[in-house]
Amino acid sequence: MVSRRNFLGAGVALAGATAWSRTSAMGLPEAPVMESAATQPPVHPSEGPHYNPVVTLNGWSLPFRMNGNVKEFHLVAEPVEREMAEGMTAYLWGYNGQSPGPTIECVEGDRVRIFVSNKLPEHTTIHWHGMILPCGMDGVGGLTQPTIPPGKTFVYEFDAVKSGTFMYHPHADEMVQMAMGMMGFFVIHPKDPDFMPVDRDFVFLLSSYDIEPGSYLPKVMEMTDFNMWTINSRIFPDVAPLVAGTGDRVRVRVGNLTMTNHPIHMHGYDFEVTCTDGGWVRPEARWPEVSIDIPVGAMRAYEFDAVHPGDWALHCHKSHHTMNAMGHDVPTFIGADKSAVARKIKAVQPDYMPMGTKGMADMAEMSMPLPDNTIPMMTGWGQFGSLEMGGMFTVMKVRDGLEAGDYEDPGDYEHPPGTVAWEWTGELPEAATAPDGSASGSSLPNTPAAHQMPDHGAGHSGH
Ligand SMILES: [Cu+2]
Repeated sequence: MVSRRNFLGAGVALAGATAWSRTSAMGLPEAPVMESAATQPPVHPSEGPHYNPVVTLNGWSLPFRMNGNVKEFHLVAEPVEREMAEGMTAYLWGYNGQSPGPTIECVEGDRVRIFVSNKLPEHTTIHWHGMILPCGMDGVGGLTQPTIPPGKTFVYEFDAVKSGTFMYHPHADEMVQMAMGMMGFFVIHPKDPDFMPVDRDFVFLLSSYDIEPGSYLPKVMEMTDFNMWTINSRIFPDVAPLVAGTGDRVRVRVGNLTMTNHPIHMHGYDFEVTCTDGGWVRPEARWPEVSIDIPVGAMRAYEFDAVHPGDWALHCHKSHHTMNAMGHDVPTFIGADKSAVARKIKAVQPDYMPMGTKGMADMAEMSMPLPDNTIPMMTGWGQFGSLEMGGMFTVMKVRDGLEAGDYEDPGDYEHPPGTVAWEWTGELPEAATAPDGSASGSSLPNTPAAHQMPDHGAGHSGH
């Protein structure tokens, strides 16, 4: 434990971390910390059975050591500082330096021993969500074990009997501890490496926080009105993209530990749910989707063949969940004439800008003074301009010619010529009018001719 802080600070590459330390097999395993919120490359196991590691978006996997036939991990529950986006840091509780905690990976049939040290100011436990294990390892404070007091270390030990995708989180002062960001992913790889293999396997958790602009600490008593909707405790534009090579088989595993459901929508593809936290879905029980609702306290994994290159948006379809910190009590000003009142306000506050009379897109492009430690509600720039997004939004980037294991952001997609929506600059079609000269909108249904002109493209609504 002496070298906990120095472990990575000393320049030890994480990939080398499984080669592991000289710590006595009799003592506590080291508990490495991650200082960065960047996506770490997957760690291939150097000991124990082989598996294809997952990639945790803006996260990492916890190194382990083998102690005889037992795979040992060490989680430290502790206060952490999590950079949610450049310019926005949250004071959370998490594990080993980050929230969410590191992903734990093992293989079906492994015996795992997980040391949990508590450096929080109050007691905690860890519940292994979805896993089949002895009742006394289930981590429910008071029900299946005494809680872990501050300063103490408890040991959880069980056989990983079932492969799949699971989560871990406290089951002690659970409302506060989860509102503070205590959670992580737990992946048990199939013993048979040929069982549903994929080329790229991404994992992330959805979590939400209520952090007042200018402050750092989540309001843990909030039940519904959150302002930070996060993918692995990151918000757009600083959620890492998911990067895949053309033709790769891709799996995306999404867990939801917020207080509401999230319909996760990915553009450009249809796909199928192949796994839930209950287990693998049999092929004959799957159906195609383009949005997958992730219920509260649940995990869904979907798969597809990445055959369509491009920059494909991947986001929660609740439009308020792709916004950053926003007030929910702002009136709608669309269509209002603010010019008179703007003149009066400018007399006392020269910087005042009347907003919202034409919608809110203006907000994404103007830089207004913000309090410290927050980022704009709508932000992010792409090759064609402002994205006007935030929160639970990222991009699936599919590219030709990527090396296996290359997860670097490949930059903007180069669209083949003639494949981007373009502006019509020629003559506009004549405005649609009814024979009596009135506007056509209401009369359209009564003019069958309007529906009998197959030569008109989909973009034309007129006669
Ligand atoms: Cu959502």
